[in-house]
Amino acid sequence: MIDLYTAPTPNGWKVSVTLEELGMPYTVHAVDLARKEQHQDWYLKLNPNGRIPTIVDRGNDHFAVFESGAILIYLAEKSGRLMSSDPAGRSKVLQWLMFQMGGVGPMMGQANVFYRYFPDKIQPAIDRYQNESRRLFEVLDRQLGQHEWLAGDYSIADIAHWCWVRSYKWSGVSVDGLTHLRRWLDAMKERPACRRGVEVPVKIESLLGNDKATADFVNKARLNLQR
Ligand SMILES: N[C@@H](CCC(=O)N[C@@H](CS)C(=O)NCC(=O)O)C(=O)O
Repeated sequence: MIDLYTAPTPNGWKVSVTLEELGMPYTVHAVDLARKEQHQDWYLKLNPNGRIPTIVDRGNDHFAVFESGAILIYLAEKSGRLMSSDPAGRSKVLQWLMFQMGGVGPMMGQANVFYRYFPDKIQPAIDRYQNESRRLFEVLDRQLGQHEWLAGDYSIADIAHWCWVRSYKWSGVSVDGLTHLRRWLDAMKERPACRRGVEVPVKIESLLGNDKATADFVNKARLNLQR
């Protein structure tokens, strides 16, 4: 049994989608980011960075794992699924996973901050992060033009990317003309485990369809910009 500490954000969804794909039983603990639960002492003992997600593997002497990429690798290795075990295949998955962790995630995250949450509109910063996200999308599109999935078979690399790229509109980044990326976005969305995973710990799309709920969401995200 896995304990998952999470919130309705892309980094959290990566883990809930992976757990859903693996069919591993897990207990969800929603961390209230606006109330800064992630900075409380009990949580910092599990995750020294004070961010979600974190897992605790009760079946492995309550072993705690932080950093979403490390959690995905841990779960893939524990289950023997969603990542090849031969060195070259494993390396391909890790290369694309690192591309998400070091590129797509941080660039889209900063695009969200400057485009959606930051009180001042600093256009050069918005342009920088949106343009860099778009450039990274083009890299994904080229890879997906030659391969069905990002790194050989369907893997944690696809899950990690999808949880971010699916919210391209929120980041203000276009996917126009990226036909292979769109084909892959649609294929991911059709997977039952993906659909279930992005509703953990709450369904956010319904929330974002409502103006007041969206404004509350943005205000809460703004609180997280302050230390
Ligand atoms: N590199 C970390 C990033 C985690 C992260 O930034 N999580 C965000 C939500 S997506 C968070 O906890 N934000 C709360 C805060 O900024 O205090 C990972 O991939 O796990």
